[in-house]
Amino acid sequence: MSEAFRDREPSGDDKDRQLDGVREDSANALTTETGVRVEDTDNSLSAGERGPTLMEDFHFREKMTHFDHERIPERVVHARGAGAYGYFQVYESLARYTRADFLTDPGLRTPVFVRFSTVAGSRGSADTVRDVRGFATKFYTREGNYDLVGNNMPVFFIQDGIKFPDFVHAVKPEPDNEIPQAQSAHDTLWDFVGLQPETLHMMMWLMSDRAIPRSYRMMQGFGVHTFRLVNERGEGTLVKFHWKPLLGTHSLVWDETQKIGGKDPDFNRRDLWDSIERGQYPEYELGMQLVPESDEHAFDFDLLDPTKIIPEETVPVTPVGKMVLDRNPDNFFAETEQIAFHTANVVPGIDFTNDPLLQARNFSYLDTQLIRLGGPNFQQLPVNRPVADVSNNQRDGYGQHRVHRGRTSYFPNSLGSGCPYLGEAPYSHYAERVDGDKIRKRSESFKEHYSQATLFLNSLAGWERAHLTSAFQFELGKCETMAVRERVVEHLNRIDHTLAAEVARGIGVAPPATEEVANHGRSSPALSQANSVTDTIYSRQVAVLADEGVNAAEVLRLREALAAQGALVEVLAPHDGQLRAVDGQMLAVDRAMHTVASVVYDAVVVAGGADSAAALAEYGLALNFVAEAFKHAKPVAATHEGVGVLEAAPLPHLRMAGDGDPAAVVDQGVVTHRGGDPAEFHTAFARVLAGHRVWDRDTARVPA
Ligand code: HDE
Repeated sequence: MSEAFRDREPSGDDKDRQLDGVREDSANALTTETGVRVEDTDNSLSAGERGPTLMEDFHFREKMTHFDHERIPERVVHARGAGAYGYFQVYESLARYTRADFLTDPGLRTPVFVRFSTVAGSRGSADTVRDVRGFATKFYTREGNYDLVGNNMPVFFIQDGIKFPDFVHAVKPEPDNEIPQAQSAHDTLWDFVGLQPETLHMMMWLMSDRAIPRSYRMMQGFGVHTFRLVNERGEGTLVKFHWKPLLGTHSLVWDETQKIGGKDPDFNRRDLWDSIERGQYPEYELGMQLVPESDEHAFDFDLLDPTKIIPEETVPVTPVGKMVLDRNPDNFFAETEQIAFHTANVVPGIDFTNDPLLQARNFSYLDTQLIRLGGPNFQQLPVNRPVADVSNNQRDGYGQHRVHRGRTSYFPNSLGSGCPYLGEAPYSHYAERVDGDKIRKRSESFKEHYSQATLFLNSLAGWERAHLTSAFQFELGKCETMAVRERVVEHLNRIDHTLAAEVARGIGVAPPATEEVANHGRSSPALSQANSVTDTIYSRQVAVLADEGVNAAEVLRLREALAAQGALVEVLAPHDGQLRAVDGQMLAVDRAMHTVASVVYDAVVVAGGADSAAALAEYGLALNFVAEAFKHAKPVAATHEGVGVLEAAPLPHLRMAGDGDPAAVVDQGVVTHRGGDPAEFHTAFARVLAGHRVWDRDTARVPA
């Protein structure tokens, strides 16, 4: 278990101290914005008791006007998000590759703010939709802000930024009726995909379980583009950035995500917030794939093409540092909404490449903040302010918060002692040689679109592939236009004939008769989530179902054993309050079962106690809880009489513990315990829980 899994106080860094200067606690008398104390904020000033409201009621007018202007445009993409502060620390100096201060000083903790997001939905849409997740990090370095604005998938839908408005228009709700919200399963997106095959590699990722992460704490991040590190000597190294979560990369299942969308639309946001409040801080390792400039053309794809990965087996990901998120924002709007990322926010030692997607982003992010945040002074907003000194001749504009002194706001000057002057160690752009004709033409090296889609498919575990096939069937099955479905199937046939045939069968399209291109058979094990970390139950949430007459001692022992490894156990019962246990003690109920559902837990245990189990075996919500958890491949367990509840639930035939059996009987991830050492049961259950889900399970006839 990582060192950071021990309790730690939030960092209290430079950014935190800076923010202290603007934090407000509402501890004073009510005033107007001009500081005048208010006598009454419930009744407007009127001419007589039943008369009209008077214009001179400045308090009413100010209160209402401010309210009328409370909204700002939501982000055109990535509108729905959640964020947190933390810090980043490099393991060892990377001076060989970069002169960036925050990457060369292992003693330095650089404050960060990370915003996670979905892409297509509006600000109020559900968290668990099938979508790419944004993973944007602002490093408040001593040399200025550096933004690594990435996603949880390593490639993108398009190669040239000029296609971005087309792509986003296609995926967003359709313009005539604004349906569907936060969904890619509709005609316009798949119409675009069928006509623009460069999207296909990314569509494979989007149809995979990566698009429905269990938690922001359990998903990878990628810078996507090839960037460039530059060292003191001005030498460049090409680099791809990776974030790897220390808890492993894990997903939900599709049926579960749809149900969570109703039961708890804030599922991922809440998970991030709660885990930080609990002191269980999300952690990610920063990794780099480093490619010497001399190897730029050593690959069978173009490093400037953002629809391609460098397989980790070809260029390994070197872990270079760790990020810990240890503080929730104080105010969602002020911080998470107003944070403004920009791919061109770089610091000395980090530079761009000519990836045409990246080049377009370097224009778009600044442009979009001007409309979203209302003018050119958005960098002065508290969350955006660097901890590095700011000094320039930019002046005025809406919302100017600085009071610049002196007569000069131009360069060069003598009247202001030549300030601000050009200082030491400035940002200097990498001296890349560029020449060529002015043309509108996609490079020939960008022309191949299928081989890495096949690589991705070949790398998936059986269950991942099955989920991907169902996802294609679901999404295309929602498209009303048959020609749209057919066109996509034709493209899938160039990725893998079996996949195309399986998808086709599910959506009423004739399977392609012949194999278009033979599957090259190559795979990259690093692409499978099955190969991510699965040896920890840290922060996993376990529901224990109980009722009056529960064996409380057993529940408390289980809670203690799992809590020792960082898991959370909640007791759910048909009612809130307390349960009278079999030994007469009272057991506190954490939540009434009707306020939650299996889909918001990682696992379920049915407690022992004859009366408790008998009641639960007659309680539909409890039976559904168990069946649904089983259906969603979650660890399920029962102790003593609780086993009877599993027997009453609509599960397939399973071997369950009986008298004389070992302390834990495990069948298809269902762990039962009827006697023997409870510690052995705890260990067996924790092992299944650490595996996240039990994919090798017979769920076909479970009606959940
Ligand atoms: Fe973005 N993107 N993007 N994008 N993007 C925005 O900026 C854009 C792309 C990403 O939490 C916008 O402030 C263009 C790739 C994230 O605040 C906008 C292109 C990747 C976020 C914009 C891309 C991303 C955004 C909308 C193609 C992964 C949320 C509001 C040329 C590497 C940041 C805003 C946050 C947000 C433009 C492609 C990630 C309009 C033009 C590739 C995580 O500027």
